Amino acid sequence: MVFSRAKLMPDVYASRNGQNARLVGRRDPVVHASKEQAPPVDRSFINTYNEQGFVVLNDVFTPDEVSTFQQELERLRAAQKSQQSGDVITEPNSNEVRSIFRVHESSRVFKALAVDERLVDLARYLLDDEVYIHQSRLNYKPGFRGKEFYWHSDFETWHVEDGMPRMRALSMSITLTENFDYNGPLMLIPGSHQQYVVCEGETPEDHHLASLQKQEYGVPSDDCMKSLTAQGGIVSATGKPGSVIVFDCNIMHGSNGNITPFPRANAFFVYNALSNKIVNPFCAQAPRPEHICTRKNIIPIPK
Ligand code: 6CS
Ligand code: FE
Repeated sequence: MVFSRAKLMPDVYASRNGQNARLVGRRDPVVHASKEQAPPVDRSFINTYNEQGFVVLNDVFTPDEVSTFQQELERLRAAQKSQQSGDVITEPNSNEVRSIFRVHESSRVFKALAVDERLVDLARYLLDDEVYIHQSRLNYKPGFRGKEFYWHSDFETWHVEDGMPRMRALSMSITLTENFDYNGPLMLIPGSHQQYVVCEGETPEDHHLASLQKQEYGVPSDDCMKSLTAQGGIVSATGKPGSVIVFDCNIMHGSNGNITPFPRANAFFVYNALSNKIVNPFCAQAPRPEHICTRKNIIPIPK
């Protein structure tokens, strides 16, 4: 048993600590609610999420709501071009905006979306707890120049670099433009959430300054990827604007670059269970900054 530094909390998901790359079994439920609890959506969606590790909910938001999100998306992009705040990540080798973090605090529109009951009620059910926003971001994936997000498990990063103890968190990705199968949609490996990918290598200092543009540490080995895809295949999550891709914190996912004229812009909200609030990182580096992971201001979303 590996014990993390100065925390005496057993590190059941140790990674990037000198071990060889390998797959180990998940130690946490996927759906934390009991079968007796009535879900806020059709039970079939819950079953799909449990088995596959993700589910796509179509037509969650109305065209008018989507139009408001799109206007805010563009307003924030234009504002960031002049302000260059720390919340903004640009694409490598271009000034194109790749991501804007912390929008659940900096934007009135996305603050309201983050706490919308169509999202939060489902998050509370799946995590069977009060929830708070661990991270929020807009991924722009602009036309022609939107670059890839290499394969990764979000949980591996949030565990190692942010100190998220267990797999009791999930992401909701709201499609703000159409996610086609050709403009860099989220690609997921069904069922991969049941195995934790131990990564080789280490965690460089200030890793986020590079990883959010191009992630090279905390990524699975080729052999682990071959094994996961042989078991589950690869699925692209497509949907019209206003759909919601709900995916477990540990599912293996990534996305290709976008060379089409059609941007693939999504808003991501990460809901973490209050009982799973982050502790110190499980790696030897300093905690990541507040705009990437909520640490100082952990407040459950009020009912
Ligand atoms: O490091 C992180 O927290 C971010 N990185 C990726 C590629 N996905 C999750 C999250 O946005
Ligand atoms: Fe991710």
